[in-house]
Amino acid sequence: MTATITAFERSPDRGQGLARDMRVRWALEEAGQPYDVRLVSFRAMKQPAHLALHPFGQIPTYEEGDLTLFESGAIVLHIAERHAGLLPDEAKARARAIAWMFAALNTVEPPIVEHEMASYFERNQSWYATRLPMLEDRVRTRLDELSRRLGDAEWLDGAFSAADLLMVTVLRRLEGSGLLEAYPSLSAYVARGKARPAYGRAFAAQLAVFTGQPLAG
Ligand code: GTB
Repeated sequence: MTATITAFERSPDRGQGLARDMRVRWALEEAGQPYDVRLVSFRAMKQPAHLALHPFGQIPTYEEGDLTLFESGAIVLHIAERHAGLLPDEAKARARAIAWMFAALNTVEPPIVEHEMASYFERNQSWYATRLPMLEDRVRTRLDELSRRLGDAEWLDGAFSAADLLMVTVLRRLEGSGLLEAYPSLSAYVARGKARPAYGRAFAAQLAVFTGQPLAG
């Protein structure tokens, strides 16, 4: 059964693939699963029809038959549990990969989002210049720890998994800030993720929404 996901009709990132539908698209591409996309406006996201799918009026959502999911991490886990290629088969390795999925979303993403939100919404506030070094330090703490653990490894724990998929999308939110670029091993890790053919297909699909161009092929 082909799943339907929701995505921004007009993403504020202008097709950079930073909105969280990108994770779901990438997971579906890795799993080789076709999907439909329903584009929603900011207004429609807050209307009852969408709120019935997503209690917080956000994207992405995922509909598959009579199953509706929200939360990008839960959606990626659902896809990974049902299709080969995104989680190890061996039970302990699988549990560790899921732990890394939570780490990406619960431990690494929050300080990155906090830093990003401040730069969008607090830039003109009197306290911004005082607060920024603290926000940057919180991000650097996580990047220090993550780069130490990753070391020279290609992926977080053995083969590429849904954990890497989530971690790469989380780290991508720092691109251009100078913070990620200070960690060559993490920059290379993100580049490895972005070089995967499934990532390329997912990125092209979301970019096509912004450019209004149909996908080639
Ligand atoms: N925890 C939820 C999940 O992982 O699914 C968070 C979902 C979420 O934040 N969705 C955002 C949304 O719908 C889009 S992804 N926002 C509208 C609203 O809350 O009213 C966040 C996002 C938005 C835009 C950019 N960007 O332009 O760069 C990047 C990320």
